[in-house]
Amino acid sequence: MKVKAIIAILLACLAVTALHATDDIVRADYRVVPLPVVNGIKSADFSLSGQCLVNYPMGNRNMERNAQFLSQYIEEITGMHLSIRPVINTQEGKGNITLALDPKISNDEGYEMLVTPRGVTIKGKTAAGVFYGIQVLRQSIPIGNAAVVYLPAAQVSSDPRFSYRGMHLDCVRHFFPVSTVKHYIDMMALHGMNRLHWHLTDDQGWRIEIKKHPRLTEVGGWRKGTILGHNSPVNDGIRYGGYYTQDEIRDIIRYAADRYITIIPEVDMPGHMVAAMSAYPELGCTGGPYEVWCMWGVTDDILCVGKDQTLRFVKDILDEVVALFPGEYIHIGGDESPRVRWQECPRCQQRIHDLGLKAHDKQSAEALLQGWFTTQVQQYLSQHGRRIIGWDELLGCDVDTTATIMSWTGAEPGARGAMLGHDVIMTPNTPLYFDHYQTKSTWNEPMAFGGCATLKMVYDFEPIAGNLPADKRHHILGAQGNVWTEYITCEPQIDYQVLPRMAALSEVLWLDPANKDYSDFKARLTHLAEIYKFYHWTYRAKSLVMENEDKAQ
Ligand code: TNX
Repeated sequence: MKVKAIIAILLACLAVTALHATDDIVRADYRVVPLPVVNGIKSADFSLSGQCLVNYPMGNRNMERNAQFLSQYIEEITGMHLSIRPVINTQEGKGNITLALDPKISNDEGYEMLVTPRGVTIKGKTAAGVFYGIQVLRQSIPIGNAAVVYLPAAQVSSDPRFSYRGMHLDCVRHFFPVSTVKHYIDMMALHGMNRLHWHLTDDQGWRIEIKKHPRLTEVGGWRKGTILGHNSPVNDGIRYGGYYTQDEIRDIIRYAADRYITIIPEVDMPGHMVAAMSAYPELGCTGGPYEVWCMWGVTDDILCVGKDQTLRFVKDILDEVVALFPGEYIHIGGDESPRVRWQECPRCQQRIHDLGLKAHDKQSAEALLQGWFTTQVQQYLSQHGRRIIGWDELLGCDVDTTATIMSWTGAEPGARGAMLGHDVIMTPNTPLYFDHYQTKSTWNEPMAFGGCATLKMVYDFEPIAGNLPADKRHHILGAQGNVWTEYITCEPQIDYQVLPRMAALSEVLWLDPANKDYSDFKARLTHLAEIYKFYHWTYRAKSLVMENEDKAQ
């Protein structure tokens, strides 16, 4: 009798606990970042539980991977394990989540998610679109173990406003391991970004293995030390460097492609080349010797383009870059190239003479020489089916309009480039340099490059200048946040500079300006920050609560 009573009490306790668990209703909220269009449907919720399956079209490798991602995300967030299942007919999604392709969706990267009491369907014109729909579901589910998550019946959809949604990472000034680059890609994926501009070469290091010229990394990959503070005369004297092997690069490219991110490598030329010249001094006008630079900034030593061997060398490098990176674009830099060496170099002057380059009121002969050099590179890459991107200095060099311009010194060169017929990517240093401070009150911030780009400034950025004529607007492909790493030494510091500013940029790139609302964005950011925390990503929490950070406090 006693035993029976104890069992009864225990059972009652269990029942109460179970009841309590179901009482605690966990409900998804689709108002995520970037904000989709959410149309509620008057109907019961869909109950998402471990019994549900994730269906995907049989035989489609990308959609299978999408299904794996979704299952993994749900497991990370809720602890529920959903199996994935290939199906022949993606119409039959009853009781499950079904991923499907739908040619009727107009935008290549657009998605539609339909939630009814009977099931969830996430559709895209492409697998990339489906991936973005998956990110919405991922962000919408509350964090914490759950046996059931209720998904309100709704139609949720979005088309990105811009096709180029970029983030840049400088792996030269400081070198980051493969795992950090992959982590950066993970952060981009969560925010619906699709282009990684990977800065791989500069004065302070050469970070990409080139088999034909191994000294580039053996010698050029290492500097004697790193400056302490802002270009102070003090150097830590610690040998610093590293590089990515071609196998590692292939691995990273694949990792990014699985997340629908294309990597655009940058090999900066003819300036920012001292690391290469330290390994092969014959590439410079004076013949060196050169040392991998330990300062930040701009140096007068740039490639000698009077020598044919320089061009041959650059083409050798590009051969290997093109073989590695499958994307359409190769970034060839072109920024900050002082021409003082060229003015004094007999070979460069001879080239100017042979080409008949004549200075005029707007351009020096040396500027035209940079234009000639860039055009040689452009034509070479075009034979390989590639296009170049260059920094906005190229606008002063007579480069033809097949070159895409990255507008960094401000927004004005971008508008000017579009007027001339160039495609343009907007990355004006204010507010899209995420190596800049996030507040005017910098005393309590990790050291940054300088400047100020608050979360609100990023959110308010408009890539298309108001006065750009309608027939030129299509030239603005999108925008990009840049992370230069002179003062950024490790992964948490990258994250701090990027989060949550990347969230603001993602709304700039996805939303129609009419649908942007900063205070609404900030409210939604609270949940996004929970996700950052959940993944142990460092972020600037202050940006969630502070206002008017563009004024010194
Ligand atoms: C300018 S952006 C540079 C970089 C620096 C950056 C620091 C550009 C084309 N050149 O070399 O790292 O400023 O914010």
